Amino acid sequence: MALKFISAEEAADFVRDGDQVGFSGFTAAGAPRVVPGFIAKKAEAEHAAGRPFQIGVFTGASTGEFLDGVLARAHAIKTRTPYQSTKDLRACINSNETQYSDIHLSELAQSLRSNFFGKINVAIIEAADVTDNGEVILTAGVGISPTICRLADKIIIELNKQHPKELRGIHDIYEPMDVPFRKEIPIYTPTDRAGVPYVKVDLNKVVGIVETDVKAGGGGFTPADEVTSQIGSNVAAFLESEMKAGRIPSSFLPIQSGVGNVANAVLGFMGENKNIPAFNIYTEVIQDAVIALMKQDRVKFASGCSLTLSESVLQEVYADLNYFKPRLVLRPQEISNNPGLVRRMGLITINTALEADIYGNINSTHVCGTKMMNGIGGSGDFTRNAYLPIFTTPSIAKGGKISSIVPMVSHADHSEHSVKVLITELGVADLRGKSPVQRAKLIIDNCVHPEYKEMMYEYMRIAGKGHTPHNLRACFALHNELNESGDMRNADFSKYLK
Ligand code: 0RQ
Repeated sequence: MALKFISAEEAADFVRDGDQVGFSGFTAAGAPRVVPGFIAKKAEAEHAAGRPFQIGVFTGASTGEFLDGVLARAHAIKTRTPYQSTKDLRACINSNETQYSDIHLSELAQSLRSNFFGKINVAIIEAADVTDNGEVILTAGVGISPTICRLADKIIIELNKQHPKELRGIHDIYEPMDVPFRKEIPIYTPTDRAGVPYVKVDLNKVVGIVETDVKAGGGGFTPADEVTSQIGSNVAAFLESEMKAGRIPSSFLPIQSGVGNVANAVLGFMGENKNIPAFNIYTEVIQDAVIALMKQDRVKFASGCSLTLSESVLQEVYADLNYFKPRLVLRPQEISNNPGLVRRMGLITINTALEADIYGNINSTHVCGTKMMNGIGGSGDFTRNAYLPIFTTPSIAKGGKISSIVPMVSHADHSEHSVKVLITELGVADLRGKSPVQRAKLIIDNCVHPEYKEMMYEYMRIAGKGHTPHNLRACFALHNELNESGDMRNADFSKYLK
């Protein structure tokens, strides 16, 4: 069947007010980079003419300025799921202009197939290649692409020249059967493959192909500083001691590592610790540190949902696909983040907390309990089902005005029941098998910043008795103080006890 090429502007015209649009990709990797800008222009023109224009945006995870950013600035996003990380969209969410549904990433494809979110009208997919029998080779991120291509009435393909056609073979596209016919997913180690290297689309639904030539990588990571380096070396030393104690097999276990600068630094340090054997990665975002470790044979294989790499590192991978392709696989997020597979393979998971409390509950998403930062992402998919779930966080934020460890989290994403180890730059709290009171002592002794330690011991003194002691009048004293004076160090529990 002949493929029809159209301009990005023509493609955007297929998107109507009220449509629910599924975009390819996972983080900025693999997301379409050009058509969203033209949808934003269309929204601005419609608004200027006094007409409404807003869409529902569904992607694998976050995207970037070229998608979430432009559409948010055009006030064109009515609903959004499942994850985001751009400043302007965050503002739309926190002002309630955009209705954001923050869900576990592994669930989205199934939720769409089950019609929990309503109809997907249009799918916009970035591709490295399309064959005339409808095999689409995706680019650096998979996300929910197989599902939205199947569910959408119309498909638009952005064919981005920056991604080599030779990417064919790096993807493993597998969609589980829906309930009640679901079977075991045949993946037992990170290197296993269960599906095919392409997304098969019905070409009758492809309304056009837009040729693009846009840089494909991201902005890169902040180099590790003293604090992130110390967190990284604490994680590595802890895992080394776990292996020596026989709680991690000597062949090691696959690692999942979260998103952001801290996660990137942690992996770098694990690679440097030569007492830890070369390991496999089973994760969602493959960041720069993984590629660096792969070149040194410290990472043997990485399975993920995206190559979330800086531009220069992505180009390095593309320039040497003969080396990297046999060492990488990119899967849909319902497989990369699949809770059953996480439990089966015995993953060691390392995610970053925004805030933790003295009992080990984790807030990954909400600043002071109300303002959305990014979203839960895949952290819940992995944490709840891991063999050894670890959370890391710098002990303070904003130069010490915020303690990342508080008496009670202001929003709970991961409960004390799921969190087994908490690590800051100051030390490790191994919470396994401990009661709440024992956990609080470990966390305060080992992880809380010196400027906040006495405050936390004082909280324990006023918390009284109970299995999980709390003073419900004073438990948010630090948050209240941050809202009032901008500095948690001024918190005074006695204010709440009168
Ligand atoms: O603010 O950007 O203004 O400097 O939060 O904090 O320390 O740079 O950490 O980049 O690793 O992000 C939890 C957000 C951490 C991320 C979170 C401020 C701090 C800074 C960022 P600035 P850092 P990171 C797989 C796993 C959820 C999803 C997930 C995240 C900014 O890891 O989104 O885990 N996780 N996915 O100053 C107020 C506090 C704060 C605070 C830090 N207690 N209160 N602000 N900050 N602590 C990936 C996917 O799902 C795709």
